[in-house]
Amino acid sequence: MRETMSPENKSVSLHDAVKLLLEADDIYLLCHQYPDGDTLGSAAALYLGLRQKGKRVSIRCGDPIPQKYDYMFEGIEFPDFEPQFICAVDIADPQLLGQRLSPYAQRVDLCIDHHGSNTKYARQYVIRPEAASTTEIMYDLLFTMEAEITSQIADCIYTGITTDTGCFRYTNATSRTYIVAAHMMDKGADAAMINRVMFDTKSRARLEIERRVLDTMSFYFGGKCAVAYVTREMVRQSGANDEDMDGIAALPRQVEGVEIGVTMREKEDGSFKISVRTGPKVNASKICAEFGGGGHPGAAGCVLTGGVTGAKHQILSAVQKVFEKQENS
Ligand SMILES: [Mn+2]
Repeated sequence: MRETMSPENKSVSLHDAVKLLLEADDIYLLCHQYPDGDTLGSAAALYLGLRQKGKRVSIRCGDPIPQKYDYMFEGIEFPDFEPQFICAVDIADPQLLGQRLSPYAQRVDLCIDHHGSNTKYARQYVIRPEAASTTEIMYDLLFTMEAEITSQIADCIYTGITTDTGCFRYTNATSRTYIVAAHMMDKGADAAMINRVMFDTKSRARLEIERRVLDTMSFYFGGKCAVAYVTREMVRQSGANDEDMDGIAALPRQVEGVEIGVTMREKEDGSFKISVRTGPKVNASKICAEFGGGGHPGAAGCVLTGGVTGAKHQILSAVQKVFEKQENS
């Protein structure tokens, strides 16, 4: 068995990656757990391109594929066979394969990814951190492969781009990202439908959990801090699953005037997972470091005990210190 990051692992050109894929057969395409539009769009687009070339290929994902992505998978089959070649898409680290796909963790032949944090675990890899999405790389790869960009492939590539850029709102969307997206529209991508499904549609369970979370929101320090919480009972009542909970932690920070948004989510053991989201003037990871947590300047987390009241009290005293410092500086 090879070791992760063994010296034989190497970066390859897109041209070489295409050569590897076209020389191979019986190919598995691996997606990361909790699959998103980019890992699924990349796998589906590559699957369709390789099928055009007569390859036997199958997509593997450790978790079920959410129904909202069905339009990308029309006509795609998931046959079982012993893979001769394994390609991971949009997977920065083999741990992200999840339990079910972990047997493949040490035998990935090729990785195509855009995460700068990629651990280079694959024997050969194409890593382009400047790409907004892995599907943006897949566009070049399929072009190099001389695959025909069908409207279905165009939908897949567009989906990865729009989901990884938050519908073109994030700073990772470059002029080239827009050019690729525009080209995909020329090839028949239904951008309006995809954006509506990804950004303008929520499940009833999501609405129910949001309703309950919004009810708990309180404001402190003249409206500069908002705190909301989610108990296990609230999750149960709403029927929300993990997918429905996605992005809930962003809600408090979205309120005008809020510089520090805190969401407290009750865990199995009764403690609270604290998510802190901040505006540009406040460092969230410093607040969480005080309680043994960490993260990024704009988004960080930690764990607190003491029930809703106790946890809130602790986080608010840390927030108070931040605002006192601001006043004194
Ligand atoms: Mn991605």
